[in-house]
Amino acid sequence: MDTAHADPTAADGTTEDLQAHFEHTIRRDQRIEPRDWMPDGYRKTLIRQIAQHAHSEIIGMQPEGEWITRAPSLRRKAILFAKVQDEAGHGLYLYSAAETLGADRADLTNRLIEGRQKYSSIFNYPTPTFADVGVIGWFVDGAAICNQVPLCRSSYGPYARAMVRICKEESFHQRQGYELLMTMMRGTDAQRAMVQDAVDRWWWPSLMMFGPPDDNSPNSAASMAWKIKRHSNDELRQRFVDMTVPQAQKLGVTLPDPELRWNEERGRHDFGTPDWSELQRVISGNGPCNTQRLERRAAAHEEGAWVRQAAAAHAAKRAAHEPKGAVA
Ligand code: FAQ
Repeated sequence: MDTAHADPTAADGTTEDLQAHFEHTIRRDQRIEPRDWMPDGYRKTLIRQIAQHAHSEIIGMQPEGEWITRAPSLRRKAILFAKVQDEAGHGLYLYSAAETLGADRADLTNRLIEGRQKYSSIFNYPTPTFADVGVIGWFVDGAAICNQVPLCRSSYGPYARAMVRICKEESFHQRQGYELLMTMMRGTDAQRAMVQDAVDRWWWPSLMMFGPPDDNSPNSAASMAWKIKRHSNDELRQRFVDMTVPQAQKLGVTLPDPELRWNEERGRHDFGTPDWSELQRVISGNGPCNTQRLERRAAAHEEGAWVRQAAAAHAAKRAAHEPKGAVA
């Protein structure tokens, strides 16, 4: 019998048996659920990635949110409102997923505000024109889809299930961005120039969203062995480029990379190297808008204190009036 592939579900509870059961579950592409035993490293990696992902959704409301009061029509305002609300919802599903691993939501928020936990580099760039709203939908949500569709098959159940709904909503976001840009491209020369300018500013930061190159990605090996991540950073970056080039042609904009061309032999596009020192600068807090984003997040948290207090008081009052043993 092949003991490496034996089913150790009859685990008697020793660490070796539990570890073997965990590995067996991963090997068979089944899900790890909150009450299952898991190695410490797996739990820590998940909390790190899910918290960063949640923080990204919440901070990610700011760059586009700045345009809600200035959207050029009621229709565009309603669409933008819905999108930014969706991002808040994604943040909440993800914080809930992190809680199933024993993380405390208030602690995660403090870590973000104090700069002890990261959020995606992409949200540290400014949005000076309305074309930025369209390009964020097209590029940033497009990149998020490439990165997150494989996460629907992530080995941790609550994370994978949250991703299914998030990805559906990201698809709507990507299309609204592209449709907005198509509309602008049918407009005046000034509008077309505005779209091209936004494309030029967001292209390289969007490629950086996928993380450092594979040979400099310290977390990838373990995350892929645990099937948290299903593809490497470079593989997903390549998919994004291949997906986006024909969309750019159809839209009538150029992507700002002189090395970008179709490689017949590889059946994929060749493209230039992002400025990795810029990614490191932005991740370490020195991007164009890092200070502004964290200050805004801290202020919103403070302004929302009364809501948290009211919710806690309401829950305590309800608990006091519930018959003993009642299930909520
Ligand atoms: N920005 O070893 P790796 C969205 C960090 S949501 C900041 O390769 P890993 C929706 C990394 O954390 C966008 N930090 O790490 C939306 C690690 O630091 P640590 C967010 C980055 O985890 C759309 C270190 O560098 N999406 O867009 C970045 O294996 C529009 C070494 O890197 C997710 O979070 C970066 N770009 O791979 C909302 C998806 N890249 O923790 C509003 C889930 C790397 O060791 C509007 N996350 N770092 O101190 C992932 O797939 C992965 O975590 C990666 C990084 C791919 C981001």
